Amino acid sequence: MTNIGLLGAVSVGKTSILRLFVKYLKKNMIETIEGGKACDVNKTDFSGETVLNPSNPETDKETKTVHPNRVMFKEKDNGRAHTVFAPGGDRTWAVVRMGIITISRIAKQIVAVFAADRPLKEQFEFFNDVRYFPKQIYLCFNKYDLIKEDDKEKFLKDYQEKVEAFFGKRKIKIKDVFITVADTNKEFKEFNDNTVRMILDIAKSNA
Ligand SMILES: Nc1nc2c(ncn2[C@@H]2O[C@H](COP(=O)(O)OP(=O)(O)OP(=O)(O)O)[C@@H](O)[C@H]2O)c(=O)[nH]1
Ligand SMILES: [Mg+2]
Repeated sequence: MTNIGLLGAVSVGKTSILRLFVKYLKKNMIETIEGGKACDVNKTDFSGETVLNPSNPETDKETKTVHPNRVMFKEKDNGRAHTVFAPGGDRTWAVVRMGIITISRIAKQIVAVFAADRPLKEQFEFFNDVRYFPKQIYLCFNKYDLIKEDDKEKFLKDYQEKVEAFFGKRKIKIKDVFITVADTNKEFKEFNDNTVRMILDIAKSNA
């Protein structure tokens, strides 16, 4: 049983990662990706999403996580069950903050999720506020599709160095790094697959 927690600033894509994962499981797509295998969804809880600005859905994102989202799944062949938690990122709301604190404590495997198209400063502020971390964590650079730089690889290398230095100061080591696109996007299918593989790999290797 692996408990995985996705932590990161507002709107980096934590809920989208979980939703894409559920989609791949329900449509049996997880079996077709490299390193994939059949898994069942046991339970999902997205009831902690709040609709924002319903009158203006075009310009604003539509929902925001208040209570942590949760997905329980099982590997079909060996029956091992895992849970993935994704609390909201808006730590200025006391109730959202409670979710962040709780998940940072109960999830042994933490994935620090970043939106790669956004500056690091505000995203670091989120993590500066989380007091408890395991000694080793995973990194996820999401929204790869939105990186504007021509040389995305060079940009990401630099981005990753800064993030590793940030966690290094807190004596936190990085176990692995995943580059993802959490919104379904045919052009970036490889990165959609990566999103799903990330969760499966972390679950399998810590079971
Ligand atoms: N282009 C692009 N958009 C993404 C990607 N991942 C998420 N999004 C979009 O980013 C917005 C925020 O996604 P959420 O999944 O709600 O983000 P979150 O981190 O769960 O947000 P909070 O829980 O409120 O902190 C939504 O409009 C998503 O559709 C991605 O990889 N690429
Ligand atoms: Mg969310």
